[in-house]
Amino acid sequence: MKPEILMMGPMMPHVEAALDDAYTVHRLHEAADRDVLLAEAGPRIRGIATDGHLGASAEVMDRLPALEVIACYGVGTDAIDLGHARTKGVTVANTPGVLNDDVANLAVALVLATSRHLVANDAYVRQGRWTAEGAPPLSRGLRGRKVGILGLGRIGKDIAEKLTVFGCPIAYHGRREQEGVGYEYFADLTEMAAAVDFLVAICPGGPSTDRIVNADVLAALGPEGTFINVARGSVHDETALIAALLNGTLGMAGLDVFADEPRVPEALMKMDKVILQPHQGSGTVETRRAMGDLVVENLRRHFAGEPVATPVT
Ligand code: NAP
Ligand code: 8YV
Repeated sequence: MKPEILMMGPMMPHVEAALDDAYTVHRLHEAADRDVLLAEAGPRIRGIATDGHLGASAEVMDRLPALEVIACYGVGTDAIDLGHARTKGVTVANTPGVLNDDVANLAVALVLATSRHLVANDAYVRQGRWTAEGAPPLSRGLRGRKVGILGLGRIGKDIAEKLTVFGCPIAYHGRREQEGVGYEYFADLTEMAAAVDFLVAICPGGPSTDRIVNADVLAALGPEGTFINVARGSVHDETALIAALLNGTLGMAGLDVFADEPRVPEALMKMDKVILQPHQGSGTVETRRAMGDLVVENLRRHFAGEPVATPVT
């Protein structure tokens, strides 16, 4: 008999096919009545396949008394109640590493796009303003402009390495100074924001980073500063961010993540000093395929009695 698993939302076709092959898959998103599905199949379900948005709540875990493993399609696990999973002895696996390159590339793209006014200048050409008004205002170069990374982990280190090639001095903030890292360390985030031109957030979401980029941090970054967030929308105070951009105390922003995705505040949509992305850091065919393969592999290993490849708990 195939093990039974719960799928929290649609997954890539190759992932769904592989999971259907190996397991009896219960699709929560297709259930006419989720309560009925959980009541009927819940006691037999031993695994969950989910993603970084849908996660797995304590409430869902409690409906699955035989639950052994949660495989997350994504590295960020802030939507999974990890404490509850630990209490219940449930293994949680994520997809670290395979997405570093593309998430870092999007961060670099946002740094370049904001500094060179890429989106605003595209609109300038399309609206005929180049012909009517002549050249637009000059943008800014990158060489020598300092970048502060909030969260110098796997992806943060990739961003630092890539931006070093553009001639940007790098600083970082985290809960502790890292041994063997040559970049300047700031124990205080506001102090780092005051010392850099770009602040790039790439730390985990969750309570310890909730609105850590607040009004004070944004004010310290200043009118010439740019805030880039490819981490989680919970990391910035969105009300303070909008206010800082509107009153000019912050220069620009490049945002891949938002407080209430997929809803993006109207105020941000109207500003041409903000570049918006629909949470696409890992959104390439290559990276998403690798993430999907890792979800399948983690579940395969668990049900073969082996340790998962990339455990969180
Ligand atoms: P990682 O290797 O675990 O790195 C996380 C870094 O954040 C570490 O350097 C850690 O340093 C720092 N950090 C953790 N808690 C902190 C806190 N309270 N204050 C300040 N710094 C803190 O993780 P990763 O693989 O690089 O991924 C990072 C995050 O990126 C994920 O959790 C996810 O939320 C986000 N992400 C977004 C996308 C996207 O599509 N936009 C894609 C992938 C990942 P210390 O331990 O020294 O504090
Ligand atoms: C994914 C992410 O878009 O890995 C993460 O933490 O935010 C992204 O790679 C997301 O997890 C997919 O739901």
